[in-house]
Amino acid sequence: MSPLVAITGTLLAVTAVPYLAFLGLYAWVGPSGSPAEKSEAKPTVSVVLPTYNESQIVETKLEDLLALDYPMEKVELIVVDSSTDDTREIIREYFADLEAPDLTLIEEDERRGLAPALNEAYEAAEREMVVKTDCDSKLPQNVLREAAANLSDPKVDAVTGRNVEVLGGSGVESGYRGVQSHIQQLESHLDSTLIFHGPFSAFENDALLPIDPNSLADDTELALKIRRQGGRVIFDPAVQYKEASHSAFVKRRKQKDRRAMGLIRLLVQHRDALGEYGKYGKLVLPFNWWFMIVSPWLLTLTLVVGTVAAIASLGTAGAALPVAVGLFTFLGQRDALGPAQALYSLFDTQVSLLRASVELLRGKGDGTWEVDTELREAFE
Ligand SMILES: Nc1nc2c(ncn2[C@@H]2O[C@H](COP(=O)(O)OP(=O)(O)OP(=O)(O)O)[C@@H](O)[C@H]2O)c(=O)[nH]1
Ligand SMILES: [Mg+2]
Repeated sequence: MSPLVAITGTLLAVTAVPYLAFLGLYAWVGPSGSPAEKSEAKPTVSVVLPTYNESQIVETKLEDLLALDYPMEKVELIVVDSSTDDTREIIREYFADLEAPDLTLIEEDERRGLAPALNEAYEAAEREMVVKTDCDSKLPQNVLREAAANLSDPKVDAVTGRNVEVLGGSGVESGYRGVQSHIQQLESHLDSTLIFHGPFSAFENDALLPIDPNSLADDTELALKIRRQGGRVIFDPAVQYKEASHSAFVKRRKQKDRRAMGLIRLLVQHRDALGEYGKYGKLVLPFNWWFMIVSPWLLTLTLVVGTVAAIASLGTAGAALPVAVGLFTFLGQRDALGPAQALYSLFDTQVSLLRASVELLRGKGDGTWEVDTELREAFE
């Protein structure tokens, strides 16, 4: 065997080992559902809704919130709006004749970014359970009850949920979410999960703390900090939401690369948590470091060395490897890979993580971005 082929095989094996170990752990723990002792509870609720130029969909979002199966007199809605369009006028008009829920509308004169806006909203939130939800998400009627049932466990300080339907029908995104849901269940049963999702996350008000104004991973940062102060932060697949996504390779990059940047930066900022905080620092964080920071580079290296090895030993026929990767991408973004679609979803995520690392190394990644108006069409 040529040394290049041996190196390729070794690289691939090294990349795979932590994943295989995690799979083994999954089989051993057999996680299912929420790890919390859930019981029915009806705390008072502050729903935090950040908005930036959402006039296209904000009314639908308000209708969705009012349709939740929860006593609305226990709910306050805190909107923090940084729009230049008429989002806030639409909200004010919508609430003009409503008795409940109470509305607090924080009007920013200029856009400073999502994280500072959220810090302000969390500061204003006075109720027991604080829910953060993005404007571009749909919530099932039972979502507040399910979240409250998790938080009724005294050990649990925060809960996030599962994207049950990808609006717009992106197979790439739903493939990824399926895998992610299993990972997050295992993490939650071991200790706590890392990623918190913008469309729906709920926190004990007492546990809230400020986030970095430049954060691009605000929900996850809040959860991580809550775990660091001793709370448990979990994922429950019964807490559900719907969000829209693209499948097309280029369109996906905008949202996915930015989210990846936020997560990588957060992990690096909190590198001192590795090895600390029980299984969270000993298993959950190292696994996420591997998936988000190490393996995208290892996979790239494997592909490059593998291509050189193939061309060196097979001549032009060795170019079949990069051609196969190209074909895999071409079919994957068209949701046309059948049973291999979930594998493509992971590949797509690794692409974003690699691009995000490069952008971060180049000093990119400020806290504002253009909202994706095409994705919002799924909510109209
Ligand atoms: N107040 C405030 N809200 C913001 C700001 N930027 C985004 N938002 C809101 O934060 C939520 C999440 O923003 P999104 O643009 O949906 O972020 P995303 O889901 O990662 O990306 P896309 O859906 O692809 O645009 C939405 O409700 C936005 O309206 C901001 O600077 N200030
Ligand atoms: Mg969004």
